[in-house]
Amino acid sequence: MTRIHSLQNPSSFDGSLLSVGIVCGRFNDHITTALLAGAQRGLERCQVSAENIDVVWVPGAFEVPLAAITMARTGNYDAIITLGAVIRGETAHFDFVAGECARGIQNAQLETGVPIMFGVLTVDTNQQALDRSGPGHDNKGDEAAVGAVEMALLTQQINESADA
Ligand code: INI
Repeated sequence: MTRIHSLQNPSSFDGSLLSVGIVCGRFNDHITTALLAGAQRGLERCQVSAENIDVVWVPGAFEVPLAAITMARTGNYDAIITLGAVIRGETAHFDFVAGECARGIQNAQLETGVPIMFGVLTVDTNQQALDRSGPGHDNKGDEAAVGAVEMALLTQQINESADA
């Protein structure tokens, strides 16, 4: 028998039993606070209770992976959302910060088995960052939040069917 684990409709995701951690970089906080607001809106739409959401702040995107893997290892979270803003125009070490952040986040989720969403903007200009952190569903934090709920539910389903 073929069993397909797929949650087709994001608007019907039920995250009411989920606990979610958020790691937010303080660097470029005019952007990351807007990403955080987007993530909170996305989680609320997916029925994740505010009391089941923990937010931690770190200095910048480079520090995001360590906080994310530390949260993942507690076993307290069904998914983690990472948020940050790396803007090329403002740093000579863009490639190091952005690349190491992405690599660290991917390593963290593969090592722990906890879904960790990449809601870190890596853009050329401040305007591009503003465009991706607005009030709509295309806010990168909002997208990451819905993805976190999807991946948490999917991971639970796969693990439960493996136990059955
Ligand atoms: N951190 C960011 O999150 N975004 C940036 O654009 C950025 N720039 O421009 O340098 C940045 N740098 C700080 C870095 O993430 C670390 O916090 C810092 O290097 C200390 O380890």
